[in-house]
Amino acid sequence: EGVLPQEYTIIKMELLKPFPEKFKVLEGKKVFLAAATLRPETMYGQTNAWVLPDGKYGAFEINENEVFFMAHRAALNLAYQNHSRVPEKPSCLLEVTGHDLIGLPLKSPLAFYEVIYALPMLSILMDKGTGVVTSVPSDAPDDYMALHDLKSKPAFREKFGVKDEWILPFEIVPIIDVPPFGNKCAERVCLDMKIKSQNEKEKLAEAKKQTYLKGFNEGTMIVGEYAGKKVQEVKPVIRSQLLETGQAIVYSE
Ligand code: A2H
Repeated sequence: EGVLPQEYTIIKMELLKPFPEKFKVLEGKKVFLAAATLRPETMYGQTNAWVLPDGKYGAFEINENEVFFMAHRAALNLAYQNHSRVPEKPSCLLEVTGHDLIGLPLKSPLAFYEVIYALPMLSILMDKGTGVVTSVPSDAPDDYMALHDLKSKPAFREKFGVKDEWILPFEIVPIIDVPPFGNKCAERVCLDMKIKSQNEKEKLAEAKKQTYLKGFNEGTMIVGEYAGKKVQEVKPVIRSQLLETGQAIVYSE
């Protein structure tokens, strides 16, 4: 944890009906996987959500009719930030693990793909953000490598019960041009650095540093309402739109 508070955008990835049998208690509610991101302008390129298979998650009442799946710690923080049905107290309707979330179909703000799925990622920290991450493999090296692992290793898919159709149809969506890396900067940097899997933590940290800085300082949007504009300029605008339309909320920790 840093010294300064980190301000995230929580993206509301809506769980599509019908809900699984064990989510019966959530019937009639609007249910979301709550994904914490620092890059709201990349939401066009979402291909899936990430959860930690053995992570503990809860379904928390945010208000009268909305429920977020997230880590308990995040729910407590959110309760103190005015996002709990019960003031300053998390209200958990159901406890699950990441395994119960894998394969859930989602509709996520701005995403080109109409429906995307929740998939396993092994490097998720349960004490950062919400424990749910939205995956943008064009621009996030962690996301690129985790998706690559699932796509290229059938045994890995099988281990977590991941169906081919949750993953194979999802091509990387180019959304931002980042010189000198091009429009799939995460893939470019992972290939150049010869990163083999999502477990290469140190190399991935370096890849993240490079793409994050360049993406923000020199990136240009190539899709969406703000195509042709600089990331720096449109990031706050896209964020405000997501917040104003109720598709996202602010979260700090
Ligand atoms: B970012 P920081 Cl396109 N465990 O969102 C692991 N990673 C997590 C997490 C958790 N519990 N919660 C959030 N994150 C990821 C988009 C993105 C992100 C892009 C490019 C870079 C990037 C799409 N994934 O982050 O340690 C989330 O991924 C690189 C810094 O608080 C979140 O933003 O700085 C970022 O890490 C927050 O990391």
